[in-house]
Amino acid sequence: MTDHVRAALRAQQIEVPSWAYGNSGTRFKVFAQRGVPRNPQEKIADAAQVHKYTGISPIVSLHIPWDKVDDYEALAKYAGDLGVRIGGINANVFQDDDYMLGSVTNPDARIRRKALDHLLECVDIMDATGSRDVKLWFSDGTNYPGQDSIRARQDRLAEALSAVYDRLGESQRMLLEYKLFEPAFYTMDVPDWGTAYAHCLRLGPKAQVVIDTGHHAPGTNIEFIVAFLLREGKLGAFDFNSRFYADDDLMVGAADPFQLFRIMHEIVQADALRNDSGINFMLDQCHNIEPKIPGQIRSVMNVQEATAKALIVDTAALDAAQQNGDVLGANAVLMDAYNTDVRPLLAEVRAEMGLDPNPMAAYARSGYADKIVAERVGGQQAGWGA
Ligand code: AOS
Ligand code: ZN
Ligand code: ZN
Repeated sequence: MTDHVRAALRAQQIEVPSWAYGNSGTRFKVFAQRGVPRNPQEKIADAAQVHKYTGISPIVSLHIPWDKVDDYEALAKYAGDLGVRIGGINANVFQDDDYMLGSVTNPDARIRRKALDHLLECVDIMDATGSRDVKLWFSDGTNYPGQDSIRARQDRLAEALSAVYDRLGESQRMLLEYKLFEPAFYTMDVPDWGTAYAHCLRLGPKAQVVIDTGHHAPGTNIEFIVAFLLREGKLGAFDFNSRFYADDDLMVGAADPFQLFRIMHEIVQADALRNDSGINFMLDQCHNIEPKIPGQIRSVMNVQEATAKALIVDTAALDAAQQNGDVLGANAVLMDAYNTDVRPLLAEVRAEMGLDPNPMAAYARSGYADKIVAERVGGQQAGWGA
């Protein structure tokens, strides 16, 4: 296999979410697991395990206030000592009773101010942790026609986004995530990539769109959105996960590995896998019934496998077939890559990196799972249902 494929795989970076290590569930039940973290430090320690065995997940996203600490600089140092660093700061303006009718789009100016203050606090935390990105996901929306003015809510949203944008430092960015529905069912205030894109475009280059793979209508062609946003320089990040029905937050690549390959193919074709491309490849998952650290390891491996398949696409043959209008030939080039078993290649790459070729087995052998069960009593819920 050519050197550039191996080099790209060695350099790949996937960011893991702190909330994946806490207990989570659905609105029906949160199943408590033994040994889950009791504080942000322990979540970071678990994330460091994922990096230890995969070698490509050295970044952990925080969620405020779930990961609130007194000293963020100390937390960043703690992460560094474990060989990982703090990545995106995820804001939370969806959990307080005040936000029943919205946060930054709420008709009540007091509540809008409270939400904005939280978003600005997240930028303060970025200053302390050295994070580049603040990630904004709004649960804001309405449940009934006539409940509120759709246009006024867009105005309020634009006002808040602009205030956060103005607060960003030179090398900081804001990432705006969209979601088709839930928790609001009639209108979400940022329901789709077009809405997120329009706001980000108006704000400027430091505002970028986040694609959460679970946040679309069934059948949506996500790789088209990827290609479009890449072309416009507006793709800031992924929240990778899998869905069968809605925002299932299952392990990425579990439900539809072919879709994940098609997404990574667009990334590779646009030369956007590079760490300086400005795209944050993040997981946004919940492990409700499976053990959390192995769930994250498996997810990182799934992204890695899709990436390897995208990297081995015979680009010259694909270009030629496309130029010649050879529909079946072009499709065959892509399918050849997708149908290739890249696991031996990845095992070799891991060996080159000084890692065990089988991260799942290596973690299972390590004894870490037993150690945290023995040491940690009374672990935390990740934050909310799912
Ligand atoms: C919610 O559905 C989203 O996927 C968000 O990314 C959310 O902010 C994240 O899961 C953690 O808060
Ligand atoms: Zn998300
Ligand atoms: Zn989601």
